[in-house]
Amino acid sequence: MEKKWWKESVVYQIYPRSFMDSNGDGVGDLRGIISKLDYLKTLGVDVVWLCPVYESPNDDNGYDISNYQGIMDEFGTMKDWEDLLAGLHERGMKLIMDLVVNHSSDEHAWFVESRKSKDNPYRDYYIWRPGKDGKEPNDWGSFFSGSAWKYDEGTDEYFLHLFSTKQPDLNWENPQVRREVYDMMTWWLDKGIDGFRMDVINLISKTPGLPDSSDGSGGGEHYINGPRVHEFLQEMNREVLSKYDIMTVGEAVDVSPEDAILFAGGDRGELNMVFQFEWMGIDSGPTGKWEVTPWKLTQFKEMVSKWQTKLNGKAWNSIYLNNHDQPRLLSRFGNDGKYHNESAKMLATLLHTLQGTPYIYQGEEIGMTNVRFEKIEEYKDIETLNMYKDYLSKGHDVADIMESIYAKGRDNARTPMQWNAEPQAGFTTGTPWLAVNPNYKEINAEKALGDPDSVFYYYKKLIELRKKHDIIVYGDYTLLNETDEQIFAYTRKWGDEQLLVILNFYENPAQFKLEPAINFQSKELLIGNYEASPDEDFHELSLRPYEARVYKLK
Ligand code: TEU
Ligand code: CA
Repeated sequence: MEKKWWKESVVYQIYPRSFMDSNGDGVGDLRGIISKLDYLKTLGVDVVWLCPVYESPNDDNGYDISNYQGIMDEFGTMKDWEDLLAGLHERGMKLIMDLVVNHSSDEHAWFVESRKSKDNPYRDYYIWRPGKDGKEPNDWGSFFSGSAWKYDEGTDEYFLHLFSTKQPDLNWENPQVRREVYDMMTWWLDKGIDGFRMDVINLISKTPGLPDSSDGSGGGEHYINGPRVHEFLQEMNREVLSKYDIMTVGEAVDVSPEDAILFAGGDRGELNMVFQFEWMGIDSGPTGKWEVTPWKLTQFKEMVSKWQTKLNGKAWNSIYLNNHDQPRLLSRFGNDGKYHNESAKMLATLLHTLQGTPYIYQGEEIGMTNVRFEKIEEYKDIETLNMYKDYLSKGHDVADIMESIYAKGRDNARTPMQWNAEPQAGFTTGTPWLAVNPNYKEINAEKALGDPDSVFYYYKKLIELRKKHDIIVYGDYTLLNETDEQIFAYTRKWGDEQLLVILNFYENPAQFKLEPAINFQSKELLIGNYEASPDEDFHELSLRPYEARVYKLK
């Protein structure tokens, strides 16, 4: 397998609005991030992925961009951004930027022009259609509830928006649009950034004619992995990406491992890896993410194993268990109460010992958890608020809706970073744009840094181990004890070495029995989340609640 720096890296995702506020206006900003660079260096991460910091009216917290080459006033200036990049580079870290080019803001100059008249030179930068029998041009639905079309009086036509009404989709069929995007990307790369995370990049090509969905299911079949998506990405790679030593990760909604190989296959000339959503859907029902559904460990193991084995040697995996759109991993897959630290460390062990590049989302390294705000008014996320209205109008019970939000709402991940036990968790001296999680006195970075046994130092150790042992990065994955409903165990193989990972996924103690036995000359217990004798025979183990162990065998 070809060695690459982006395979060996650990990425840390920053959601700037919620990371650190430097001027007391309640909104995180670039100066705030700069003040925490030594914290990131202490943790040991290699790459920072910065969520959008561009000019934006913030209908979707920066994912609606009105100027791709300017910095949002609330976050600071271009000079601040340059200082951030320099500060990262000085410390040996890299920076990847969020690239949001499936859509722009409706306040982008292109769209302001586009909506003026049908013959405006920018008309064709977006996707405009006349209505059909006085209704929307087709039956496609928005990810944020309702139709994906909005009527615009000025020219008596509709425009397409797969996300909010303030996020019109760009028309990738138009070569001029593609040229603008490539030039803008080149401009950022020439400023010295180290790559891009590409927002919903597998939605950029739509079926010509924009037909109705075949089964009333919202139209995904006509824009997920659309007909020209690979052509566009290969063009982008040729024109831009291939000219730089960078990393690229494409957010790819609803992709299978086979699709992922098309986007990220080593011989494809497209991207380095994709974020797939399959694992994130494990607790969703047929109606989607808000239908919270129980899941079994065997299902999860099957999903993980599928991605590990199908991509092996063909494409590179990205490994994440949460991000700014998902609930906190600890509340979702672990135990955010009694076994907070144990389960946070167990999940961290999984994140760092699979084949792929691990992505840590801010606050994960100190075990931040989901939040339960009593009133809907306390929530800020457009997806959550739109769903709330939509479900209310369809007659759902308020208490049920709130339970869905508690389990799945995006604001779970967006509460301010908990730096210390001072008011507002040390995030701001003012009033935060979204309330802090009331558990900040217990869970915060200062406390974690003062406790050698904290979740933070466990992450740090995992990151260090990855640097020391190639097998953790490159080894081939094999699932063990497939039908076990409580233990997730696997090996990684690399040359004459083996890594053995044993994870108890639940609070009940569990008996682990390894079959068939592994022959080895030497063994080393690389890491674990409990005191354990390195000499213990790992073929039969009594595992404690959420116990995790990683052995290296030779
Ligand atoms: O998300 C795309 C996406 O489809 C989902 O993750 C989405 O957030 C939602 O939860 C679906 O139920 C990306 C960004 O990560 C997200 O923050 C943006 O809101 C979205 O694109 C639009 O740019
Ligand atoms: Ca601020």
